[in-house]
Amino acid sequence: MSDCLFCKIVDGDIPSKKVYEDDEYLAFWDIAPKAPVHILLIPKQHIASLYHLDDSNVGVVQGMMSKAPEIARLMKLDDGFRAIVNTGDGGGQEVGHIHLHILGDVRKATWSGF
Ligand code: IU
Repeated sequence: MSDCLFCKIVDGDIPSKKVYEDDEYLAFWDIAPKAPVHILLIPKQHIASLYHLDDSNVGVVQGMMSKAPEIARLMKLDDGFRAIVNTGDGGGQEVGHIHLHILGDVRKATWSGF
C-alpha cells in the first residue's frame, strides 16, 4: 500500500513519535493531539477500516483492541482513556488504514467531537 500514510510510517519512510512497536502493531503520537495524550495504535498489516473486516483479518483487529490497555498503561492512563475507531467518510475517518485513537485526560480535549 505505497500510497497509504500509515503504511509509510510502518515502513519508516515517514517519521513518527513511536511509543510502542512489535512485529504486528505500532503505536505513535497523533501529529495533532486532540487531548493531552493522543496515541494512534495501528496494525502493521494494511486494513482500510473497520468496515473492511472479514474472516482473514478479524484476528488482527482483535489483537489491536487487546493491545489498547497495554498502551494505556505505558502512557500512565491509569484513571482511564477513550478509544475510538472512526470508520469511513461518514465516520470521519481521514486516514484509510485502520487505527485506534487512544485519548487520555479527555476533559482537556480540544475537540468536543472526541
Ligand atoms: P481519523 O480517525 O482517520 O480521522 O484520524 C486520523 C488521525 O491521523 C488524525 O487524528 C490526524 O491528526 C492523524 N495524523 C497523523 O498523526 N499524522 C499525519 O501525518 C496525518 C494525520 I495526514
